[in-house]
Amino acid sequence: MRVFIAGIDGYLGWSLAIHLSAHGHQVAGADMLLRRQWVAEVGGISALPIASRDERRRAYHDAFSRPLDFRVGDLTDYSFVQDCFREFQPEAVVHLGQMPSAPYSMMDQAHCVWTQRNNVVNNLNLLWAIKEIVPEAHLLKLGTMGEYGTPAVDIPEGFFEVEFRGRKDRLPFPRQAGSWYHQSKVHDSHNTHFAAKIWGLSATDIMQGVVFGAHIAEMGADPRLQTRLDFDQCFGTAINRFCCQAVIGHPLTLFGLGKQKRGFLPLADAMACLRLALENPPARGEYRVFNQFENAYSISELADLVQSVAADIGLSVDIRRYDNPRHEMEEHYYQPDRQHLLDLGYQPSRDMRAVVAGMLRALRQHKARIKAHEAALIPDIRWDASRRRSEVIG
Ligand code: USQ
Repeated sequence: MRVFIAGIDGYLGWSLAIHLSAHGHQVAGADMLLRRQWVAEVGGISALPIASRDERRRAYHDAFSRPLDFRVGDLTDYSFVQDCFREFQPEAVVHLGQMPSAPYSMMDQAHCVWTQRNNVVNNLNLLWAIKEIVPEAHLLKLGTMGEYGTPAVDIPEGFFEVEFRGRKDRLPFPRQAGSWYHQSKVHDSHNTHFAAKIWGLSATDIMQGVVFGAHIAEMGADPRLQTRLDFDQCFGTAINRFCCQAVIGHPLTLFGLGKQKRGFLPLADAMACLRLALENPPARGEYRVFNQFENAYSISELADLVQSVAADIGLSVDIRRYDNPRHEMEEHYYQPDRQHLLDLGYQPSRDMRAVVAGMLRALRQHKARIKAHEAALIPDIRWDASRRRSEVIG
């Protein structure tokens, strides 16, 4: 299948290019290389060194004996998107090319507006370019479990049956996002659903949990095929940050009570799920929603897990609670469904300890890079748009 990856240079995009190519798909993609700039802007760096775009293309050629069409360009520029689609004629488009950080979007007016304009406009451009150039193509759009928020009822996959004043309907499940970034994804979901309805586009909206890990088997031992792994307050996600903290002996940073629950999944599971969705496309005009995660965990359970796996390999690490820079529920009900991907054959990897151990071993070799950027670990971006460094509270 010809698959176009929007955001091919990112954490997920680069991994997916390798994964799909290793499974016989023909891949092309575009990226503005902005993730590299954003991480530098907030004082971070990828804990695992990553190759430049040109080195990545050479490594890809060495691994798959064919060139990689990897364009540098802006998805908010419609003529750029049109050129990509006209030349490559994708059968599927995977949209991973957005600004993915909640804290980055909460920094100030400029970062909020930039995030929403970039994310909403570039998704609209992909929808229009599919309609005009490749109307049969399947859009696989990365959304987030964070679109749903943390309601006190079970979370279905996108839609639910509701009875109100004696009448019944199947309606979109309410979205209650927790950041300007997550709100941008809610807008995308509405726009994508609408495009499917009015133009008959086929779309899968993936409500993905928090991904962790940085290696998939298909990357092999070539360091140029490695994807990035961030640990700063904006682009580092919980388990990845905890592993980076563990290898430099920094206490693991639980925000607030640490009882917040989220769906999590290893990078290898994320890749397997995206491929399953591509290889089992929706019908023409169908808009479907998949919740994508291995399991739901509380943040403190995960900190305990990282602490325990670190101890197995001789690293002693403390866990500390910091005052929470976010506005979020710290203790709540959380019961999301994830049946659709299981029905397509998703087999969740059960060995979190092995993934965490692999990360710790890889990260140990790059301790100095993390240590040199340690200042980026403690959050100072707050949901009320003030700046104050979080303090230890327990
Ligand atoms: N947290 C800590 N300590 C940390 C970092 C995070 O306690 O050092 C807590 C946060 O307060 C939050 C939870 O862990 O309750 C998750 O935070 P996160 O930074 O790992 O993830 P989040 O901001 O939710 O965003 C990440 C990705 C985003 C994706 C989302 C999926 O950055 O692109 O959409 O995960 S989900 O969380 O399901 O919405």
